[in-house]
Formats: sequence, structure tokens, C-alpha cells
Amino acid sequence: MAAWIWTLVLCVALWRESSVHGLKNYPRLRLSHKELWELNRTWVFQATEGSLQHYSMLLDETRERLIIGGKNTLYSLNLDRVSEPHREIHWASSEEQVEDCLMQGREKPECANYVKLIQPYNSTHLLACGTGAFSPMCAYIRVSHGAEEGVFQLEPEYIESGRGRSPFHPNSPTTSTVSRNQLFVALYTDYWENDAALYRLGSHSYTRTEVGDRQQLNEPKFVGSVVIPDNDDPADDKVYFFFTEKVSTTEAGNKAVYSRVARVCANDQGGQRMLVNKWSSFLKARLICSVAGPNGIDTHFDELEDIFVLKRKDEKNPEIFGLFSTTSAVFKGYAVCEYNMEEIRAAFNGPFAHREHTDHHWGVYEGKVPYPRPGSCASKINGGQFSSSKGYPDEVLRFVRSHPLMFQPVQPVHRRPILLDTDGGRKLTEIAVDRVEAEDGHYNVLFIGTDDSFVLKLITIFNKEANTIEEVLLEELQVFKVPVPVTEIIISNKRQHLYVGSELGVTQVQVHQCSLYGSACADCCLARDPYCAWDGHTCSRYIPAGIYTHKRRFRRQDVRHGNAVQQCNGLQLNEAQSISEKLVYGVEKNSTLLECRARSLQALLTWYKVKGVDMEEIKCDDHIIQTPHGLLFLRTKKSDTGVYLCRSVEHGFVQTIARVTLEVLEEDRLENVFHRRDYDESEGQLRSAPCPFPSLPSAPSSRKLWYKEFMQLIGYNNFQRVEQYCERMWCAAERKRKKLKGNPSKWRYSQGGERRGKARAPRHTQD
Ligand SMILES: *[C@@H]1O[C@H](CO)[C@@H](O)[C@H](O)[C@H]1NC(C)=O
Ligand SMILES: *[C@@H]1O[C@H](CO)[C@@H](O)[C@H](O)[C@H]1NC(C)=O
Ligand SMILES: CC(=O)N[C@H]1CO[C@H](CO)[C@@H](O)[C@@H]1O
Repeated sequence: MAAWIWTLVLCVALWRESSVHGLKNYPRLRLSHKELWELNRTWVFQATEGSLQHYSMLLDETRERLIIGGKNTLYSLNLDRVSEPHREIHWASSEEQVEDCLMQGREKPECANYVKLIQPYNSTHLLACGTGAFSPMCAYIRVSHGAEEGVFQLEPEYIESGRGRSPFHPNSPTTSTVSRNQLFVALYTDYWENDAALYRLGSHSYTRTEVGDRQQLNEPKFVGSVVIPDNDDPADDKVYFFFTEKVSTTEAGNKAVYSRVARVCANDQGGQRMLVNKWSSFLKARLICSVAGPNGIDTHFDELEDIFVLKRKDEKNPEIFGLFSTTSAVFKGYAVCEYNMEEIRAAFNGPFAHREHTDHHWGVYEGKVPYPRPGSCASKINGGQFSSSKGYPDEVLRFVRSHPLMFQPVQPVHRRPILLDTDGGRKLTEIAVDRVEAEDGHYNVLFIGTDDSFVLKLITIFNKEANTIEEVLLEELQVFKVPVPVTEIIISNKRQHLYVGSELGVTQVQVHQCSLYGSACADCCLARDPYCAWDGHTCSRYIPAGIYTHKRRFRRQDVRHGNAVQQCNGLQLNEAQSISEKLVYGVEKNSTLLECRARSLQALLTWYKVKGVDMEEIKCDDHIIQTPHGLLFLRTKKSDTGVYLCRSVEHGFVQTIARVTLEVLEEDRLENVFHRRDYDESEGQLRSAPCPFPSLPSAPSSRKLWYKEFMQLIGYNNFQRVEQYCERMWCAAERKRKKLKGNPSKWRYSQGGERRGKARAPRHTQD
């Protein structure tokens, strides 16, 4: 048997294997970078090589720019099209700085200015801070203001030291946020990376964590930060920092890390006599993300990889999503946990943790808690008797210093992850979330970045009765051409675009493309994409009722169940037009492929042979096998002649997607025709396809005769079909064979990613 068939068989085996345990996590659609490109769904900004290692990004929606700080460079990209000409600022360290850096024994690539922080500063300027070749520095960048356009300039006379705002080391974890003209930064402030600190930087004052206080921060890896109001009094605004840190041996095994949320008052000025310029409100709690194991032992996901704060109309209550991984050496897995502010506040309002000695266990602090309660802010709501934390009694300051940890951890919504990935394959790196209003409620659409250039788009559905969480993997988008870790995902709700960063550049990708699911009602419903609904003609962006109320009754969508049978019953009008009809010629004793592919990778395909008014399901055996590309007859028999139906089943919805008529040509009748073929002895294959003779540059003219004979055999009135047949069968098979030989796994990857044209649209049948 020809080599390509064996490869195919092998691939089918692999494909089946993977679908056994992976079906749940199988994306419905998988789009390669090329496909995204061809669909006009993506635009790419390609940075000069290496310039986007350890970069920072700022979405500036008012000026419609995406600002990126890379190595020695700042970029300003057009938010509408990141691929359009951009503006650039070169901002490198001075020669002396680089020399000093090299003298200290640092490597050449480290001795550059990596921009680690970009934040809005005032109405005309941004603040940018970089490592400055191990000599942190900050600069002010003038940007457009009002009607001005295209301004992007560094103010050379205002370069200042960046200590406390940028770390020294390029890959040192840093996070920052801005609120009411104050900058909050979490970073390592020194050359040796010993001093981890949370900073508040106002115009004339600062507050920070105590130097070397391991109770507050113990070798933290900073992940995120956000300012969240507690109530309508701005004096009660709190800053939340998310990080992982080491925990002492008694708290949990040796070398363990925990994920934390720490909180301070945004207006914390520190104490007057004690805790001068130190937080008087620093508290922290553990973030739990775990699954219950069979024997009551939970599996904890303790390493926080990324955090996303989903803002809502109610600014006080955003939803918080954490992407976690395990720290275990044996078991690698990822989980997404969702937290609400109620639970986070409950932990901070709950009991304080206490222990007598560092090698004792943590217990509840049961003594008297001083007033005002440690961790509360100097505000009207707290009695208004302190205008600033400087007025706090010493005993409050003493208490907060000795009891920074809350006893209760923060539990996730539903008390378990909303998403689990224990496949052990690719790494998950980033998360962004969009809240989408659909016909049957609100959905949080998760975008998760991987270490191999993909963004997974999915929703999770909680079933209250069954107490289960269903993951619906809608799309898998390859946002970069070559495998590279996704290191940033920024979402613009306004534009409905994602900006995905990696060291190669930034890809802009539309969050939805409803037309891709197909134009039929069933296609649209089965997609279960909350962004999309069937509008009576096509699958399009769902616009919630109230905006275009008159349109509403045409909308069909069922995100929760994907019940196309119920939603689309009686709506499939021109079904005969939409089913793909094909005539295929097979040669007796040779292989023949009847092509059929569902757009959805989650659909199950079944083949039937039409027998009069009935039809019979095809059972695969050593003669016929079902491949991801279609039905393959290994040795076509005369009796295989007939009409075949390819049907897909998804969510109980059955539709015929292809109808293929197979005609088998007898071998001996062809004998004469084929005796002049080019034959490749080693492979038992035709070296060149017999079909498009005129287009084959190497085809000798004698072949024309050959073609004629073939045409005679098949009949001239079938000319068009024969041409199609030739094109598809011979040439495609030849091409495929070459491709398969080269890289079978690549081929497997593209399965289903190849979309079909308008030819296929479903017939609606109900079983
Ligand atoms: C993409 O855009 C190009 C140029 O605007 C257009 O010619 C092409 O048809 C578009 N492709 C799709 C799939 O919309
Ligand atoms: C913003 O800050 C920069 C740098 O300090 C300063 O030069 C500029 O005047 C400020 N702009 C406004 C409007 O205050
Ligand atoms: C027409 C054609 O392709 N015939 C081939 C059928 O398969 C046998 C065995 O592989 C070949 O020898 C024929 O050339």
C-alpha cells in the first residue's frame, strides 16, 4: 500500500486516541495564523528582533494608541490597526551606564534599558521607567493632548532616577497601577533583588513596606495590582496586590509557595512616630484555588501565573480571575479561579492569624483587636476622627505590624476552579476576560494565552442543579506564526479586539467573527458563542435587546445548551441548496477518498449508504476507514458504487453535510489508458498526476492522446465533472502525499482548521 495511506491510517489512529480523553478540551474551531490572516481577522506589529523581551504595555483608549515599552525603545501603535506605521522613541542607557553594567559582570543583553513601567502621568505626559542597564531611570513622554495629533516625544531634560519605580533586572517581576495622581508599584528595588517592596508614590510623599520584613513579603513574585473603591468615599479606596510568595516550613512543607492578595489603603501616609513612611494598613490573605481529591486531599494550584480584573459598572465589585499552576514536580496542571470582592473583603474583615513563634502553627488571634480596626483607612466612614493614618494610635500600628496575615483564605466562586487543564501539554501563560451579554444571560468569555502562540477562547457554564461546571472551548486561535509564549493579552471592549503580546511583536485579533460559524441557524446555535446570534439571514454579532428592540424577535441563540433543534426548527428553508453534492470517480482496486469535513471539531461524523428509500450506516472495517478528511476506501470495489451521505451530530443535532455519488471505474477498462503512465517503482505510485496535462510544464505532448482516451472512457458529457474529479482526487492526493511524508503531525494540526466554502451548509434533519 502506498506510503501516504499508511500515514493516513496512523493519523486516524492518533486522532481517535486524542479524542478519547481530550474531547472535552477540544476546540470547536481551530484557526491557524494563516487562516486568521486570510479572514482579515488579525493584524500584526512585528518588532525589531529582541526588542520586545521583558516589555510593558499600556492601552490608551482616549488617544487610541497602544504604547509598548521594549528594549531601548518605546512604540506607539495605532489601536485600530497595529500593523499601520507606528511612532517610535529610542531611549537607551548612556555609554557610561552600559560600561558600568559590563564592569559589574553583567551580560551584554542585560545591559540595556528595558522599559518595565508605563503609566499615564498627567493630561499631556506619560511616565516611563526602565532598567537603564542596572541603573533604573524614568522619563516623561509627551503625547497628544486635545486636538493635537501624533505627538510622541521623550522630554530629554526630565530624565530622573527610577529607583523604586523600575527594578534593576530586566526580568524582575513588577506590577503597577495609578489612581488619583498616585503611583502604586510592586517591585524589587535593589541591584541584588533582596528588597521586595510595595510602594505608594505621591507628588510629595511615599509609603512602602518595611525593609526586610519577611512577614510582609517573602521572596514574592508580583503578578498584578488594582485600585478598588470600597464605598463612595475616595478616602476608603484600597489597593490590591496579587503575588505568590514563599511560606515558612510550618505553614506548608518545605519550599512551598502560596498565592496572596495583599491590601493597603490608597491614602496610607504611614505613622507619625512609628512606621514612618511605612504602610499602616498592610494586610494579606491567601488565595485558594484547589480541587478536591478522591481521598479528601485537595490538589492546590499555588503558583499565580496571571490575574485579570474584570471591571463592571459597579466599580466596587469587579470580578477577579486568577490563572494558577501547580508547583508539584510530579503533577503539572493549570486552573482558573474566579473571586468576588465580597469573599475578598470577608477575609480582610475576618479574624487575624496569629502564632506564638515562627515554628508554631497559625491560629486565630483571639485577643482584643485595637480601634480603629487595623487595615481600615482614615476616612469619614470610619468615624472621621483621623484625618490621616499619621494620627493612628501606636497600638493600632503595633498590631498591624505584627499581624499582617488574615486567618481565613479567600475561596473562589463555586469553591473550585472554573477551568482545569491537567493535560500536561502546553503551558498556559496569560488570561483576559470579557463580559458578554447574550440572549440567555451574561457570560464571561475567557481568553487564555499559551506558550505556543495560541489564544484559547472559552466560556464556562455552571449548572446549579448538577453542581457541575461545563467548559466550552469555542475557538483556538494561533496568533503568532511561529510558536512563542504569549506574554500579554489586553482587551479593548470598545473595539472588540485583543492585543496579544510576545517577544516577536503584538497581534491584534478580533474577538469574534460570527460569519465563520456558517450562515444557517443551526450552525450559529451550535457555535454557542455569546457574541453571535442568528438574525434570520446569517450568524452575526448579537446586539442585546433594548438597543435595537425591533430586531430582537429574529435573534436565535442558545449559549447554555446549544440546542439547535429547538432554536432552529422549521427555519432551514433552502436546505437542498446548502448541502454539498459531489460526484467522485474511484478506480477499482485502488483507494478512493470521499471527502467530508465538519467545520466544528466537536462534531461527530457518520456515513451512510443510500439503499433505495433507506440508508445503511457504514461500518468501518479493513476495507473502509473513516478519516478526519472523509471516508477512505482502501481498495475500491465495483459494489461500492452508490450514493453516500455524510452526517454530522453535535449536541444532538443531526445534519447531512455532504452527499457523494461514487462511481467505480473497472480496472481492466482503464488498463489500456494507464499503460503510459509515469511510474515510480519505489512507491508504487503515479509520479505525476494524469490530470491537468496542459498545465503540467513537464508534460510531453504525447500525453494529449492519453487524455483523449481517458475522456472517451468516461464520456465527454461528464467533462466538467471529470476535470473536477481530476483536480480533487489525483492532484490533491499527490499533494497530500507529499505533505504527509514531510510532517504528519502538522497535518493533524490543520485538521478542521481548513474551512470549507459556501458549498457546505447544512441540511436540517431531525432524528
Ligand atoms: C480581506 O480583505 C481584503 C482586502 O480588503 C479583501 O480583498 C478580502 O476579500 C477580504 N477577505 C475576507 C475573507 O473577507
Ligand atoms: C505634565 O508633567 C510634565 C512633566 O513633569 C510637565 O512638564 C507638564 O507641564 C505637565 N503637564 C500638565 C498639563 O500639567
Ligand atoms: C489507475 C491507477 O491508479 N491504478 C493503480 C491502482 O493501484 C495499483 C496498486 O497500487 C497500481 O498498480 C495501479 O497503477
